[in-house]
Amino acid sequence: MPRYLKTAAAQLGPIHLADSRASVVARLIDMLRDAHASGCRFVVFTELALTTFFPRYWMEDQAEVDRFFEASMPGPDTRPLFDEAKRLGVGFYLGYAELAEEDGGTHRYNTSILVDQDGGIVGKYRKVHLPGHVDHLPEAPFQHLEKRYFEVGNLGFPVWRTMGGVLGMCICNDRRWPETFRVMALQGAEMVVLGYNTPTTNIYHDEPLHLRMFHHRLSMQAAAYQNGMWVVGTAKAGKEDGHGLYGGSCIVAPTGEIVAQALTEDDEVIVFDCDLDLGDYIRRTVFNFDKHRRIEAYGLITERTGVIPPPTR
Ligand code: ING
Repeated sequence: MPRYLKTAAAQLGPIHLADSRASVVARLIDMLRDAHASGCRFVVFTELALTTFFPRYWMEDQAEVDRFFEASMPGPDTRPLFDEAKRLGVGFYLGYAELAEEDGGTHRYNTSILVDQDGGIVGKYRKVHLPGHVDHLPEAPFQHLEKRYFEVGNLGFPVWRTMGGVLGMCICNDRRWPETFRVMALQGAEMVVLGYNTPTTNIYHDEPLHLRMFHHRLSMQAAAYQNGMWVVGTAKAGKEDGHGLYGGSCIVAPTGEIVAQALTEDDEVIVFDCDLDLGDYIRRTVFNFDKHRRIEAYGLITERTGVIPPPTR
């Protein structure tokens, strides 16, 4: 009996500083309903889906920064999304800024959750690969302060049995690091879903937009093929108070082929009926980990963080 999971990537257009969480949640609910009307049972929203991409702003007052965080999930603003999803029997992925009171202290993470079709939170992930910088770059056209506003995720890359398959999560920059997907594939992940906020320009060097979009697709397509898994990436897109984020939300099959992609940089739902068994032949042949991987040759991957070149002669 084939296991299909009709999945939607619910790309979110710009969220401006002046936009309320309630107005954003209303947009998410509209897209959830659209996806459900297309027969979807799982919707992938984006990274930091409730507010503008605030790491682009230099803020010194912690209370100002904390305005962008959620102290509870669901909270008053997000409860309507959970209620509607449960009513429709649709599971979802949601990215948000998490304020966590844990281990006797206050911690802040770039977080995503997986909510099953009964409305229960199945799992949580906290972003491991935080891009950008800690200090203010006054000469830059915008900041990228994820390393300042978030702690490195402390939950690893777990996977969960839910929605008829084995699903994993990651967030944005994580998709550029092959270790992310391999760790989840080694736990049997058949689908990994993620949201992203990717600026249309690079603050470090002049890079054409087509190249940035190529790197985005390359990362996700390679991950899908090399691990025999579905990969779904959902953008926050468009100009947020003048700052551009690229779109390119897409659903990638375990073959590495893009089977659906967004056309706009606004709220847009793309859909595909994912056969969760499609990756089986890849995982049984070319990427049969048990048969072909040689971990005795891979030690440096976990023993060494940065590059140590050979000594000069
Ligand atoms: N954004 C970007 C991303 O990884 C980035 C940051 C862009 C890093 C381009 C390197 C190159 O897509 C987030 N939020 O991680």
